[in-house]
Amino acid sequence: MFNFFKKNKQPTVALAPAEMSLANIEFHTMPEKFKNAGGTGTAASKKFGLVIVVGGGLILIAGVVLLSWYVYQSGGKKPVSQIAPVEQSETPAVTPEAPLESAEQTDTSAAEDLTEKDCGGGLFNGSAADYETDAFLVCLGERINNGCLPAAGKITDEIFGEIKLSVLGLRQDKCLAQIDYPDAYAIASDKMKIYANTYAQCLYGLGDLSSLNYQPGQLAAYIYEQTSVNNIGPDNGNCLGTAVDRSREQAKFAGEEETAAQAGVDADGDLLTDLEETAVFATNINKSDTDGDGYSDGAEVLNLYNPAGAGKLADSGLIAEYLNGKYGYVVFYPKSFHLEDQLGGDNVFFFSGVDGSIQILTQDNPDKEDIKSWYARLVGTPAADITQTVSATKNNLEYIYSPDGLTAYVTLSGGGGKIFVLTYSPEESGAIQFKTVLQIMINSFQLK
Ligand SMILES: [Ca+2]
Ligand SMILES: [Ca+2]
Repeated sequence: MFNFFKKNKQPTVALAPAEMSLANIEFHTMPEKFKNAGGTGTAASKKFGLVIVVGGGLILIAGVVLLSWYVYQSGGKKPVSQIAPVEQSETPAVTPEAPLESAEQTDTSAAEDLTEKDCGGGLFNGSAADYETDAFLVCLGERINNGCLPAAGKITDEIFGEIKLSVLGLRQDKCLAQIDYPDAYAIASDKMKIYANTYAQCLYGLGDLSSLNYQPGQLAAYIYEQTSVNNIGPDNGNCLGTAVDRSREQAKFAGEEETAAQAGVDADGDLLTDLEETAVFATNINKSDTDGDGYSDGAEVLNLYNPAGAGKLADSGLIAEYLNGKYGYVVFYPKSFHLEDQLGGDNVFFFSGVDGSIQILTQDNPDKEDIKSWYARLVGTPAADITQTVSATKNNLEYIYSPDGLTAYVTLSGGGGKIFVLTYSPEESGAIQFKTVLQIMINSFQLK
């Protein structure tokens, strides 16, 4: 691993762990009273309002530009790291024309144009190139500085091979970064193979990042180092994801941590946690067969029937369907979850808003191995030693779960060209609440 920031592992600006949890993120929708605002009032009053809004906006923008210019000119910010000071002849890290205050507006449009070309799909070789001037890292840092604009590229790590580093965009005022680790065969260290095909997500306060005042290349390297497996041990409150879960598992085996995540409360024993019943399915937490048709709530949803009335789950109004155009799959997800697809279908999130998220990553399976062989190679174990069972769905797919039951690897029966990795990442401190939702997503998964 790189030790680029070893002397400076802790950000100078303290990041409050509680605020950095993905589960604390709320998703806002437009209040009803605003949705129809355009339908009332006269044309004159609308014009008048428009003038005020546009005029106010221009004054605000001018103020922000002046302020940014002043801050830049005065050199008020100081680098806080051990990194060599910024030379004045170079491009400033934050351009005055793109103040951070505009980040919320740019976030939406950035989602539309995000591809790997945003940072060239660059490949940075950590052992040879210069961290501070590498084009990919500079590009990534600039996009973070300009409001956490989504971007992605690859970094070559001597132990892990090609790691993908992505900036996924703003979540309210936090910048969400993700590292994806490669397949097991590409990871040099046996000890580190446990991180194969996993990811870690970390949230950074945009204000905190900008106050670090690194050069863009330095900033991206800082994010990388903070997000890497070096820094995502059990005590790191900034990061979530399966790489974190796996580091906790390792710590547990090493006797460093005693408590495993607890299953969420299921008061009526119908396979749906109380939270699944209240937040997703509108069923009774104390009645295992809410609609009294002789089938338990859990049995109904797992077979894609409506637990709260007659008919199919698809027609219940409780779930939505996501079509992935790039890989041609369709999957159900709870309507109460918030869908985000900012990497063109490669990496899709379904945020629960109450307890973590479910993510679907798509991986290559060029030799069309069956799921057990593929998984065995992934974890570096002979297929005969894999103890988890391979299950089939009604849609001609096979899947296998990770030992912790939070990640499922899905492909066509007999082996398709792609592997779909569905992972539920619970809230860091919370119980496991959405395993049945994860299973429903697997059961509904279909290739078109
Ligand atoms: Ca229940
Ligand atoms: Ca029922």
